Amino acid sequence: MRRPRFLRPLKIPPPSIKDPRDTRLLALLKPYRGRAQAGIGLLALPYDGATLGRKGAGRGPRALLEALRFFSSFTPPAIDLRGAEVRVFGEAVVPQEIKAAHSAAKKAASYVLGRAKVALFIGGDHSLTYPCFSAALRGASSASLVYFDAHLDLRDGPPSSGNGVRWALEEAQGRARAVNVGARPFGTAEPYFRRASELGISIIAAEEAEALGEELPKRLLELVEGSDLLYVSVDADVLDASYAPGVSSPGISGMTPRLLAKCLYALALRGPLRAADFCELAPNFDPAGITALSLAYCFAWLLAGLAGRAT
Ligand SMILES: [Mn+2]
Repeated sequence: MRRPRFLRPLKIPPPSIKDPRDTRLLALLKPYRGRAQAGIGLLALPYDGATLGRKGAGRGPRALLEALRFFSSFTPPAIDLRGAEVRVFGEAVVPQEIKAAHSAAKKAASYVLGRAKVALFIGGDHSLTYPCFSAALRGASSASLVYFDAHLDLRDGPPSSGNGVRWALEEAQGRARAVNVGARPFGTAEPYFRRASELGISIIAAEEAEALGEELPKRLLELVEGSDLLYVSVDADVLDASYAPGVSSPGISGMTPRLLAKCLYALALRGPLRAADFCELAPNFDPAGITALSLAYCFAWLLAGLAGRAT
């Protein structure tokens, strides 16, 4: 198969351990060869040209993959990722200018969505949710966008990492409803909470999410019930800064990776998941690799949900 010009090969790091009895998670990532439809398709989007704050998420995809070297494919009692073969489509070629970048991202995302049942996008700044969600929306009549984010991402202005959700919902023209999980104290200005309520966005703020604990995944599944398409977006800054210092806008009182992972697992296993993105991992602010590890952990649990769905 000839790779389209808008995709570059993505190098998958070798697993850190070689043991024939231990299938490492990274061993499940195989290049897409262009024949049969893929179950899960992976696309990297190395772009941070629309970041409002500190830049660095452009290097997020590689850091996330690097962190996955520490993961095996099994977790007790019986969760086995080997049921989730992931086809790697590559890395999108994304120009710097925002409008051109988003159109390139949308094209690459559409390409993957057309060839995989579920597409996983690894970013990249959070503006990318706009083009990727727009691509996933095709054919849907009632979509759900569940976004884990310390901020509401509804700011005024042209597309940026601070308003991907607003642009995504505008594109959907009433065909999508959104749920924010993790809005953090002092994270978003009051006018944008008003905007969220005008747009019918359900908000489960950080402290409420924590209080719900094990009940949170169930609540989310109820909120997306009846949708014909589910898009999940993960902004790494939804995690507490103790787990995720390496983001553009870190903060306290965020979620734990464990709770986020439980939500992703449930949504992937039982929700109509069509696509998910993982954004805002900025390795230049992540010297010990904690953020990459936290996000990789959440990514692994989403894969676990998809693996469980396949069997
Ligand atoms: Mn965001």
